[in-house]
Amino acid sequence: MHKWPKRLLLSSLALPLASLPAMAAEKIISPTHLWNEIWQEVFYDLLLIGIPFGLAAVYMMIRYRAKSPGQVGEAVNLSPAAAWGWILIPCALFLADDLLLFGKGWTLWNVQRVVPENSVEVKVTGHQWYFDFDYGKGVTDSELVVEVGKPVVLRMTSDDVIHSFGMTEYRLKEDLIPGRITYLWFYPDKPLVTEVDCMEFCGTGHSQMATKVKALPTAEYQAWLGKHKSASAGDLKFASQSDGAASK
Ligand SMILES: [Cu+2]
Repeated sequence: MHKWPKRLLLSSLALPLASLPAMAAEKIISPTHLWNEIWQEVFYDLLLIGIPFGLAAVYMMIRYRAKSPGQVGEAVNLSPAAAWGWILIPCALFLADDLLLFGKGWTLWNVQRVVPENSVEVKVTGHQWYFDFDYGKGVTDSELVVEVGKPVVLRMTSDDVIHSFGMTEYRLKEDLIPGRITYLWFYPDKPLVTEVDCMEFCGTGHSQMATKVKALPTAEYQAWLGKHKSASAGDLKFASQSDGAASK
């Protein structure tokens, strides 16, 4: 029991510092992984805090209920030390937990905004009401196809109104804004076929604005690439937009 606050404090201080070597190291720490970790942490916090508080509330409702209609309650007299203890100890516990979550959030933000150097770039354009993927060298598709084990950076813009590119399974979402290029990166670490949805209401066809993200093993990915090469003449529009826009 007495080890907990120290452990919480140490890990909350260590996490922001730990993010720097983690980014430099070869092993890829993906935003997806960190989002899952934070969600788990919040979930366990809610359970650890919610269950004892709920049980205590039920206990007190039964134990201290009025036993006759005219009964008047009695205040419990606490010594000053006990009163301060009741204020400071819960505050310290909750603050330690907040610091831990802050540390994890800080790490996640840094990981999510710093694109790994060897990332494969795909240009994404949002239209009313579909997404367009440009893989370079004339390869385009209406689905996002990526290779397992290779980080992917999406450079994104919109042709008309604001859309939002949301990959629930990868826990990521970023707006597509006309005249601007936004980005997000993710790491497909296993074969997976999942959905991309538009997550910003963008007109009457918004609800149909969905497509697939396919993370394929290398052989399948190469086969797909071979099939799509020279199938399209390429899209020069994106290049002309990126010349004028301030890219991040
Ligand atoms: Cu949309």
